[in-house]
Order: sequence, then structure tokens, then C-alpha cells
Amino acid sequence: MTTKVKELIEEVKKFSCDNLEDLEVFRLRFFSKKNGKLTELFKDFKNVPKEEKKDFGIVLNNLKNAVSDQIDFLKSKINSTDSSDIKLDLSLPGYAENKGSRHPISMVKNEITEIFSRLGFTISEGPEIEDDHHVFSALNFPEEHPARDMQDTFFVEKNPDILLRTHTSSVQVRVMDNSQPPIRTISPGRVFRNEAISARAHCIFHQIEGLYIDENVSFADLKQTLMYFAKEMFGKDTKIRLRPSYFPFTEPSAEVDISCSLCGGKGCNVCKYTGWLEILGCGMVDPNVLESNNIDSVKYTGFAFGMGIERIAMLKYGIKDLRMFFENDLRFLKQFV
Ligand code: 2U9
Repeated sequence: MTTKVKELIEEVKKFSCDNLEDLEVFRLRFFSKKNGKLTELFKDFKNVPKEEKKDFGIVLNNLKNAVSDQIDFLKSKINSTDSSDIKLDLSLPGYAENKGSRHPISMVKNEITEIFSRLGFTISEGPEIEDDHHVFSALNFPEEHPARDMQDTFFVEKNPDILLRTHTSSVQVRVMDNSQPPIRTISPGRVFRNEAISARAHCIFHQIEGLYIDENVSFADLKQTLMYFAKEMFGKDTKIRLRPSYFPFTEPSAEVDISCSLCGGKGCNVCKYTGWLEILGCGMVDPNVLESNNIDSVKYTGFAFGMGIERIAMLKYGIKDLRMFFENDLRFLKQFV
């Protein structure tokens, strides 16, 4: 009897099938209440001689465990490979890719740089962490200028002063360090100012500064360049006007307005009923700046300009709150796809 059961155990271990129907037949062969092999063998147990009962009981339990184990093993194997229940329609289109898009600041930056590239300006980039020389001294900022104060500038280290650049003109100082005129370059990039965050100001924003130095560069060249830019950026009917201003690095200096594209200059709540919108600052490079950067201010003259990219983007797209650019709200960003 015991030998017969041991043979059955070997048979069970070798058994295999690849579907649940065959596995059920196998299960019933052993566990069926009516005529299952195990049911029968357990019934025979009472007829086994007393001295053999212990050994027989052990092999019978071994057989029961072997059958259960084999059923569990085959069931999990079949379930992991059986795909007959999954209905596949291979003709269905795939899932659409959730594509990202350019940030509006990058889009506007690219548009501005393309316009100036058409006028022969190259693009210069430089470090965000700068020293006092490239941000202030080489640009004719007096020692006591408020921008040098910790209230206005983020300092990384004091004495010697290492700071976050407050404008990208520092990049153009580096261009002058390494080259002589003619220089015609724009420098886009991120700048940092110690300002309270509001709808109109942020401690981080983006600028594009422009510099053109050559023989006989005049204020008329500056005006013509900016007029070309304004018409390309805001439409061919755009007009510009220049108002006198002051910057340490340019003399004379001016602020530039464009005619309000919403009301065509008639006056509306966007232009505060003036018909004009301020877009940038500009001027002729101060001879002190040229000389501090080893450029002969008798032979060469130059113009420079600077604008905030956020401001240009706000005017172009009618955005009222500058903070929108920094919040990464998909409802906002998706409008620029
Ligand atoms: C060199 C010399 C002079 C760049 C200039 C401005 C005028 C200007 C502001 C506009 C808004 C910066 O983002 S903003 O706050 N910029 O008004 N920037 S002229 O002048 C230079 C640049 C480089 C070597």
C-alpha cells in the first residue's frame, strides 16, 4: 500500500497541464468526494494493520500535500500566462503623447533674439553669479549707488563682493574684456533683484540687454534699431517715442514707449489713457564705460538698450500678473501651446 502511494506522489509531481479545465480534472481525480483517489485511500486507512498505520498515515499526508502544491503551482502558472479573457483590438489608435511646450518666457525670448539676429546681433551668455566689477564698477555705478546696497542686490559673499547679477549688462562687460569693436551683441538671461514679489515685480526675472559699439554709431542708429524691433514684435503700425531718462551706464539715456496696440494710441485702461506703453530703456554708452573696458572712446561710440522679457510678454499676451510666469500652472502654460 505504502509503495503504491509513493508511486502516486511521483506521478503527481510530474503532472503538468496548461489550462484550468485539465487542472480541475486532475483535482477531482484525487479529491472527488465520490471516487477521488485520496478519498478512497483515507477510507482504506481503517483496514491497514495497526503497526503500519503510522507510516501509512505519513505517506498519505505527503500525497495530499503534493497534490495541493501541484494544483497551486499550476494554477498560478496558468493565470499568469492565460490571456484568452483579454479582448485586444489591435486596430485601435495608441494613446496620445502628453507633449510639453515652450514656456512663454522662452518663446518671447526666442522671438526677440531672432529679431535682433536679423540685424546682425550675436547672442552672448555669461554667469549668474558675478563680481562687483562686472555688475557695477565697469558700468560706471558710483560707489554710493543704491543698487550696490543689500536692500537691492543679493550678495553671496562680502569683501570681495560676489553677488547675483542684477542685469545681463555684466555679460557685455565680459564681451568687452575679450574683444574690440565692432561689437554687436545681445545678452538674454535671468537676473536677480532684492524686491518684494507682486503682480508687477519679482525677485527673479529675465532680461535682454543689447550693445552696439563701432565707429560713428549714433543716436539715430539706436532709434532706427528700436523702431525696427517694435514693429517686428508688436506689428507694423506700432509707433515709438523716446523720453529722457537716466542710467549710470548711458549718456544720454531714454525710456522707450510703444503706441498702445489695444487702442491704437487713442487711450484705454491698459495704457492708462495715455496711448503709450513703456517697453525698454536705452542710451548712448557712457564714454566712462568704454574707457573702463579698454575701448577708445574718441574712436568709438556705441548704443545700448535693455528690456525685461516678462514685461514684453505681458504686453504681447495681455497678462496682468507677472507671478503667472513662475507658478507653472498648466492652465496658464497650455494657452501657449
Ligand atoms: C553696457 C553698457 C550699457 C544697457 C541698458 C537699460 C538701458 C535699461 C532696464 C530695462 C528694464 C533693465 O529689465 S529692466 O529693469 N534696462 O533701461 N539697459 S541701457 O546698457 C548697457 C549695457 C551694456 C556695456
